[in-house]
Amino acid sequence: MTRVFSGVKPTGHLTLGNYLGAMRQWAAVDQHRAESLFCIVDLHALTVDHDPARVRRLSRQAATLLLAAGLDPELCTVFVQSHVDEHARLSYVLECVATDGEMRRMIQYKEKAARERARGGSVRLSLLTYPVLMAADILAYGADEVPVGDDQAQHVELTRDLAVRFNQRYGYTFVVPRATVPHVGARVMNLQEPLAKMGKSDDSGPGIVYLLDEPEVVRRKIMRAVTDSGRDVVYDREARPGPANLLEILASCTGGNPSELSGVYESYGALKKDTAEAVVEVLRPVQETHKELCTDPGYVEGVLRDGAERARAMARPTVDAAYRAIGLLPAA
Ligand code: AQP
Repeated sequence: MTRVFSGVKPTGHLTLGNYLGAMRQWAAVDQHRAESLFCIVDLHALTVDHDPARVRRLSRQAATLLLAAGLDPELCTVFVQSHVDEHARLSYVLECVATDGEMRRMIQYKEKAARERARGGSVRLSLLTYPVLMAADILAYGADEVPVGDDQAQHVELTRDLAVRFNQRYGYTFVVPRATVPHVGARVMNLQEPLAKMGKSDDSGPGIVYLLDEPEVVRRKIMRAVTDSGRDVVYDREARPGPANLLEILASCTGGNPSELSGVYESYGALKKDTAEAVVEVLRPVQETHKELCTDPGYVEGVLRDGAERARAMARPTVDAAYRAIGLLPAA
């Protein structure tokens, strides 16, 4: 059976981008057709300036939201990365296969390092090596597929390179995974800066729709989305990024096609209004279930405990095999 691995990073409140680009597909499709693991990748949240209590809070919230979005622990494994030591164990071994040049070429590293420097902070070494830990996350489980938004496709490409290189040098150990990217909703852009991805740790609050935003807040953010001075509604990602983003969000929420939808609207006002309502409707069931789950924190904890146990049992044989293959003496 196909095995799928993906994750969310508790660096901020989860956004509409996380939902349309990833979580919705995990719940509606992946968990039903494949042996799926979904991970709150909390170690990755330590790669940038962080507040310990906030990361803990966001990790719990992300787990609750994954379940609220429809992940079913009977169908898939939901767990927290730091609860399974195999990720860190394998990451070190893969650092011995990766090169620093590869790390420095990663687009997300360049962007995030620049952002940290612009904020006057220093860049953590773990930000540079982050893609290796991500490779370990994936390879430890022998995942065949990694469903991600297209912002993560480069990291999955690197994971493939590392798996192939390791297998060639030390003998076949890892399944070589591939990224699967949803067609519409693969890249939801910031409503205020439509050339930038809607990212949960960005500073631009009004440009980001959070999954737990109240309907009125969602409507306000979308009605104030940046468009342009054009009078007609045209779908053109390059020349008209603001309207294109709204059309893609609307298409993703309603199952339509952005290009066809552009012909339906004569004004940005009407497009924004329908987009806002479509988003409110998509988020409503997630918010309702989240509220219910918050009344039973013991349930979420239990899901994470069982998930970690299952994940550990799946990862350990592969990581042990990698240790042996690369030349480490097994513990007696
Ligand atoms: N804007 C987006 N559009 C489509 N997909 C997105 N994803 C994230 N943002 C968008 C997808 O959501 C999954 C989980 O993402 P992540 O938590 O690993 O973090 P990320 O990709 O680094 O996203 P963020 O929200 O921008 O976090 P920060 O700001 O901390 O970097 C992934 O499948 C991702 O592709």
